[in-house]
Amino acid sequence: MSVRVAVGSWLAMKILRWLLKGRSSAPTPTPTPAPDAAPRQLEHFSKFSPSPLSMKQFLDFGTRNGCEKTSFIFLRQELPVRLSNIMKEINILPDNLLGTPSVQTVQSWYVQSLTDILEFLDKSPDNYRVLSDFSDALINIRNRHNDVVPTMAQGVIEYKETFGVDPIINQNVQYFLDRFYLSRISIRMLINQHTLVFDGRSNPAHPKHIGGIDPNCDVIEVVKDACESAKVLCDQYYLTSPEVLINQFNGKTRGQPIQIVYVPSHLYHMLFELFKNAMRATVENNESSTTLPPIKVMVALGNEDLTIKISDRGGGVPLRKIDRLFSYMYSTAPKPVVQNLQTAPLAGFGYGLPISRLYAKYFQGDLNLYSMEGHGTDAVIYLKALSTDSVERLPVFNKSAWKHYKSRNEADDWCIPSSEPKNLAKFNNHI
Ligand code: P4A
Repeated sequence: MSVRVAVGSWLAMKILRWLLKGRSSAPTPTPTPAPDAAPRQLEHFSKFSPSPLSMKQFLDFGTRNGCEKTSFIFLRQELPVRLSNIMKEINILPDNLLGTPSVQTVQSWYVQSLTDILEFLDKSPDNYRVLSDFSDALINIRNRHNDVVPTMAQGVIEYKETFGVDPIINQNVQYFLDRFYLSRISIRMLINQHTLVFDGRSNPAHPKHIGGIDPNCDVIEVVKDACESAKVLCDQYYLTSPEVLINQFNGKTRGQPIQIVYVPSHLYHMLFELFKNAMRATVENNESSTTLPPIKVMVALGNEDLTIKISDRGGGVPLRKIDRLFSYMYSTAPKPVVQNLQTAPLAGFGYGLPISRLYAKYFQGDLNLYSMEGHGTDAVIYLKALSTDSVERLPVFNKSAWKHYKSRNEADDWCIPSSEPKNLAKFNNHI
């Protein structure tokens, strides 16, 4: 069953469905979930497609139309849907990966969190205790899942130690982890919005923010913040850092500051990662010279896109190796090989680039590297300029997703290049 509805009417749909069903005829949410309730409910909720929200809908929740009861009713349906959809994908991972202790642990967190939310299916939103218990449950779930990224990384390491890496498994792990982490980003976004907007106990970080969203996010300000933090790290470990020159062009309203509706923490995360990489490459590629070539930033606003380009002269990366910078499998090293004190702190956790790209993709943007080996790298972040275009991009478990996991033994549809291209030289010996 697919319940993909027009984005504007999802809430009406949800409430309508809830009202029409009536709680007595609703599909059997038992008051105290039986031990097997989670598997049964998993089947039920995974049949729904997640409902992507737009920035505008996130803002409406937190302002004039905002109502904690509505949010509660939405989330106790939507969170199980998002959890169940990704749990179905965890369940069909190759046994060698699913069987690792780390992945087992993560899987158990998902089962527990699904069970926690199911407790609220038969609770009345009119009871304020229910609402505050729900908020507590969400915070508890968020904390339970804090270490999902390093734990999954550990699972990948455990797999690599036993089975090694091949291009097919790399491709499968990439497909799964991109969807899994994107799902996680979206679930944490929902939890953060609900708890920040409605939980009176948590102080808003910023009075003008709606939960984690800044309706007037000043892009240049976030660029400067991320740049300063990266500079501190760079100075600390290399005792020097390149100059950063920031340029902007507002192609929509000339001369005005560039602002978008966005989650500043997401933007900061991406920029911090890219600045660290650019600074590291710049310093390490120019160790002999006295002056470092500056890093140049360009921020441009158009009708559709807000684009940020970070250009460095750090020597670049050959095209063949660019995919590896985004690969979960290739960038998780089993215990740091040589803990080079000078480079380690700027190297990040290895997952910096792939996860930064997911943050960009989450609201329909992207993050790409354009490198010129021998010269330097341009890292480009694309974001949607309009809040109406910034809609969550969410994975859905369906037949098409299922096929991705099941077709993994099929042969590639491209020729395998000769493993020793140098042998070709013998054909040229007469020249
Ligand atoms: N050249 N260019 C980059 C790197 C090198 C680069 C690099 C050696 C590689 C790995 C790394 C950090 C930097 C760059 C900007 C980028 C990405 C890579 O955004 O100059 O750590 C994983």
